[in-house]
Amino acid sequence: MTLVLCDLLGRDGYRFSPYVWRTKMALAHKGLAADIVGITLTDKSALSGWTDYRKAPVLKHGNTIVCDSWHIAVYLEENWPEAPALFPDRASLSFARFLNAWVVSDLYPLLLPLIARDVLDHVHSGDRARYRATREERFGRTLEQAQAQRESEAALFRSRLDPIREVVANSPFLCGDTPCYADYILFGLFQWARCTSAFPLLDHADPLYAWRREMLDLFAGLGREAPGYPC
Ligand SMILES: N[C@@H](CCC(=O)N[C@@H](CS)C(=O)NCC(=O)O)C(=O)O
Repeated sequence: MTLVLCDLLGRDGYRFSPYVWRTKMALAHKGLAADIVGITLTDKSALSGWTDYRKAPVLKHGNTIVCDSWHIAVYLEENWPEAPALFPDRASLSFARFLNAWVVSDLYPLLLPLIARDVLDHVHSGDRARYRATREERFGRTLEQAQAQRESEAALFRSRLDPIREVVANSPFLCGDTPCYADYILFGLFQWARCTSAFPLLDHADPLYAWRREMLDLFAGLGREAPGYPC
């Protein structure tokens, strides 16, 4: 049965949704391929007839529609148990659940203003006005003002990574010697930045830099091959 993944389309070939990247990596981890359909911020018609949910990713598997990257990961694990595990044990499931919440509540809001103006240059042409209006309302300042502060504000983002830096300083991946879904959650965040911005987030000596390099190389360079910037 064919799998179809709904992605968020940027301009040209740019595909930067942090949540969709988690799912793309999870599909590759399971050895699964999916046809891609796309929505934009202003045109969600590709999801009509599937679901009333209006965000990407959404996965269609036969008549089953799975919304939200977390639910998709759990669905893949339950339906392809013989393929490499995304959650090798209960501890890795709990850890990924923690990371899922922590990235959204802490890391994403700190990273967004650092790259938001750069992201604008990569959204679908029809999305520019909406993207700017919604983000500027959230920030209470223009995208340009937000990004102008990034050299100083990046320090807070980098320091908030300390707990996870400690993990990858002692282990190749977040669950041990092989990647698991927790890695894909964190990778999605960095891939969003790499696909939209040349701003250097990590120093070369940072253990997270080496971890991200390994992540970019996985699955024949799935992440590295995507249009983006050297990092
Ligand atoms: N909790 C969701 C978040 C999905 C999400 O926010 N997707 C964004 C793309 S990065 C989206 O489709 N936004 C469309 C919109 O807000 O209109 C998940 O984990 O999948």
